[in-house]
Amino acid sequence: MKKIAEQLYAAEQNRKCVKRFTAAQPDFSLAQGYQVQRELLALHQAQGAKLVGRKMGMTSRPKMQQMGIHSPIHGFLTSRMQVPEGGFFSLGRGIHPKVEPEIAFLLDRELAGRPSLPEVFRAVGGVMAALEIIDSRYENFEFQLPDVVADNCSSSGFVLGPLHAKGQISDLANLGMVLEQNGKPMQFGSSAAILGNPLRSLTDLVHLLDAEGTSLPAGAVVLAGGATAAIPLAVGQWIRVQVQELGSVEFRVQA
Ligand code: OOG
Ligand code: MG
Repeated sequence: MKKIAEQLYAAEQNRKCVKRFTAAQPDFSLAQGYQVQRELLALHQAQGAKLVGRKMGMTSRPKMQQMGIHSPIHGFLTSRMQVPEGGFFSLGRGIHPKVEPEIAFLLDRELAGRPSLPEVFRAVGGVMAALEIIDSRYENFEFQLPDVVADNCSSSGFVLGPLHAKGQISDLANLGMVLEQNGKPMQFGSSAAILGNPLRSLTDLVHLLDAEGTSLPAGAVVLAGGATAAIPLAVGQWIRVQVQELGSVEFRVQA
């Protein structure tokens, strides 16, 4: 599994995609995909990246339909992936990046074991509008479930909007979201698209991590999953998501 992690790490560094591993090894399993992902995280950490949180993926119907994968998956977020709010993302850093609108959580307290949704809500400190930049290391963004998990769920970057106390939000499960490109609305969605409630996604993540013997520490950032299909990035774009009650978050794409 170490070899596969090294190939994916090199693909990202050199911006050269690889063929999905399930093509040559049809028995490459989901468990092996997560094993590769853990080795990939270790490679990033060995280069000084810090684990700052996690992301859920394939938690909404538009994402499942766009990518043809129908079960929720999770990946890691590192300090090096964060793009400052209102800042720039360099297209040259990626292979074929896309962007999608998300809801993010910041944890006040550790979440471990198998908490219920209300218990999870109590551990949440704040909620944010967010954008995720995804960039598969596979040719043509083509993969099966174990491949995408190995590739850290196509994760590449993330941008966080202003932090809101959870008590300020009337209904987390019903926030309208608009993804804009150069001021033009491109995708419309709702936080309801994310497993009916983004808190459900966070709860499922805690359970999935528990099954792997790990947890979410206080201070972790969690992306709950794209609420709409992703759109491709190009140089010169100004990308913004507006989320009801959570405000907006934006970045620009440079060469
Ligand atoms: C996989 C990443 C999925 C999400 O929010 O659903 C994801 C992909 O679409 O390539 O980040
Ligand atoms: Mg995503």
